[in-house]
Amino acid sequence: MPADFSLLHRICKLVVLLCFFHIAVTVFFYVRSFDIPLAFPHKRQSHNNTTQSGLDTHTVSTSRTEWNTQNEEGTAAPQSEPGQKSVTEPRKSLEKCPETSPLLVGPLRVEFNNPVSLEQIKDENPNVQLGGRFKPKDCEALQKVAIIIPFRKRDEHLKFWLYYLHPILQRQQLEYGVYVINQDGDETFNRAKLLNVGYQESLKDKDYNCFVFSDVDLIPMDDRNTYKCFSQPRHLSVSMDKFGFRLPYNQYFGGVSSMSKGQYLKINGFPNNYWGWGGEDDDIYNRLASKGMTISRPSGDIGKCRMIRHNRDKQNDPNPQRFDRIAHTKETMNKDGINSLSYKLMSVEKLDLFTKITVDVGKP
Ligand code: UDH
Ligand code: NGS
Repeated sequence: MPADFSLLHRICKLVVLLCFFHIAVTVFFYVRSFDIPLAFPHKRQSHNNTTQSGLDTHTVSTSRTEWNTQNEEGTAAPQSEPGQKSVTEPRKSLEKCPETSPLLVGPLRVEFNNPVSLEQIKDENPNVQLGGRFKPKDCEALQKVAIIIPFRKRDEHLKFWLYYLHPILQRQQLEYGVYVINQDGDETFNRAKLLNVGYQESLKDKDYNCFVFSDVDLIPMDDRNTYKCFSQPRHLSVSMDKFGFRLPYNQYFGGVSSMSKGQYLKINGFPNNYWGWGGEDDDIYNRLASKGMTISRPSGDIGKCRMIRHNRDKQNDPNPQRFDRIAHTKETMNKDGINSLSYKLMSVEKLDLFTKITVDVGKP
């Protein structure tokens, strides 16, 4: 009797068909995983809107724009070619820094016995970028602060200032830039005009919203004295060693102060016509008072600071006109200030620890 192979034959055919089906399904999914554009146009379209992490490309391109902006501003940013992996990786969005920095340590030892070198300061502050710029890595600073220092021939003082202030400002979690406004030539010194120049020139660098005006020879003795702006103009050097750690008088606004852009513009900036020593800080106080502003200050304890002792500078003798000028602030302030500022920009040098801006401010 011939063997009946028909059942076996059918089973074999079924197995072969199943195998083909299995292979076809495998090939289908394998090919799909390559994301071939022409074969799967719908998939490509959806890839344009959605990254593999599920974030839409709007987010990705925004973060790229942010990096570009930072590049323009001179801070370090990764360079990536179009299509490189970093483009599709979303940038970690930073949370705002806390109102009070957790990095503060409180009272500090400040002394000027041993000179410091720029190399040493640079080594000790590796996160400070060219031009004396810094921004915290782990959080977004609450304020962007331009620190403006009126300057001429005080290099030793400047080194101490940079040595003490860079670490303090970083602990205060500020985004900041240091601008040293160097008066060119040997004409009579003009502190307030240099501060106006600093305001104007720093804004060419970045959209600062707070301005700290600091003499080069004043060092805070407590890092809780934050170099930022407040709802009223701030006087920061409230308790100086040379005044026995007290205010010399209630209206005193000299040394170190801060103002938001709005506060500064409300008083038309600072006077340009105080040549030589004295009075310009009193004029600034009068401007603030005449606009109904009050002075905000830290406590005497937190506001302690040391001044580097020095002799009177050449070409900065007491200005005999100062008493007359401060008696007329109200009448002069609207026409003398940031709206009438004129100077000749000689050079802008982006150095490792600060930006040095040399200007010819003219003469009396
Ligand atoms: N400044 C300079 N160079 C100068 C003059 C002033 O850099 O030639 C700057 C510097 O930032 C200084 C600030 O302007 O801290 C204010 O200068 P100032 O002379 O009005 O005030 P300071 O407190 O000296 O430095 C006051 C006179 C000190 C006389 C001391 C006598 N023992
Ligand atoms: C006042 C000056 C201010 C000066 C302050 C402290 O008398 O400009 O002393 O000076 N006002 C006038 O002269 C009208 S200090 O001891 O720091 O040199 O800031």
